[in-house]
Amino acid sequence: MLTVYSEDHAHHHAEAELAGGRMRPAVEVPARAYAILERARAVGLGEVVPPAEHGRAPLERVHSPSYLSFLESAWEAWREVHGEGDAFPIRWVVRGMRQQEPKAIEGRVGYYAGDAGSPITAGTWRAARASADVALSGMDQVLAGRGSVFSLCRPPGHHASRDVFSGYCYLNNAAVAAQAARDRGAGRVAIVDIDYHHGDGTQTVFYDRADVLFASIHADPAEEYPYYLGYGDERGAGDGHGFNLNLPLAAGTRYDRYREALDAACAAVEAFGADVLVISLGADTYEGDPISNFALTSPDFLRIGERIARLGRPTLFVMEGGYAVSALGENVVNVLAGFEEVAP
Ligand code: SP5
Ligand code: ZN
Repeated sequence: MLTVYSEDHAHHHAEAELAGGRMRPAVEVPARAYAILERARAVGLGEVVPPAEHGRAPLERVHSPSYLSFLESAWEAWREVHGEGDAFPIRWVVRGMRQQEPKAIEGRVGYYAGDAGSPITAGTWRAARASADVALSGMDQVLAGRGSVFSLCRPPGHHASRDVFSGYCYLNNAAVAAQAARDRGAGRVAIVDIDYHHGDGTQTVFYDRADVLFASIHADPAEEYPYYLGYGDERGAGDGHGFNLNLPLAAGTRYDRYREALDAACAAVEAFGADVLVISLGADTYEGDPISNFALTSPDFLRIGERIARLGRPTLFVMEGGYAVSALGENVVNVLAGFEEVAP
């Protein structure tokens, strides 16, 4: 399988994140991408190519211009006030407040932030742009007729919405790629999100649309991040009703139960008649993941890839989460190898 990868991800390297009431070492680190790349090379997954620059236009199909301007300028504005160091929000727009971006950088950060665990560093904008280019270049290859491509995106994207960054996500790579596919003639695009966390950003982007199906298997948001979206009764709005499918699962979920949810997501893709499939590929469902509570084993990831391949669709894999770095390469590449076993 072709892998698209950019070294520029390493420009986003946060020292710490706010978690559990204190600053802790960041879990979304450059070593994640290096581990996946190393494993892909070790097993001979296939050629690794750099992305092409796609510019701002495809980003503006998903994100607001004001949000993109904010992301581009936020760290520099923060540095002028607070000096070197990563930017974190300490104040948010909540119920009853004005939905309006203020001038001060602390107010701007809080206006666009969904949590305090997603630092904006000196190189976040550069890395996030490269990550979106990795997804867009992967989609170029899929639309050109390659059956499957792996976009080794970092930072991840599925928690980012039109104008919100959160959950280590700044630009929604999967949404940008899916929208690009639509803009270039794909009739129906399905996004299946298998990250441990609900893809709240992606759901929000496509919630009122019938041309992009969003199906997600994730930890029950009543118990897990992102808490405020991802429940089973969210089916889509207006024209989009029936084109959003959430399959929340309990803590401790093993592959026997996970497989049923994956079958349900795949059935939805079949019924929808997707022309192109985007997989938001998180491996934080792994039993050894440090911030998650499912119990999938490394061989289970082979089964996931096999099941996705049986859908028989042109498929773009977009990397999302997964924080057990020592097993991450094996788990991610297992999904891709399992896919290729069925659909070479
Ligand atoms: C892309 C992605 O996977 N983003 C995940 C963002 C999760 N951020 C919240 C982390 C909360 C960590 N809670 C630790 C619980 C340890 N048992
Ligand atoms: Zn996740």
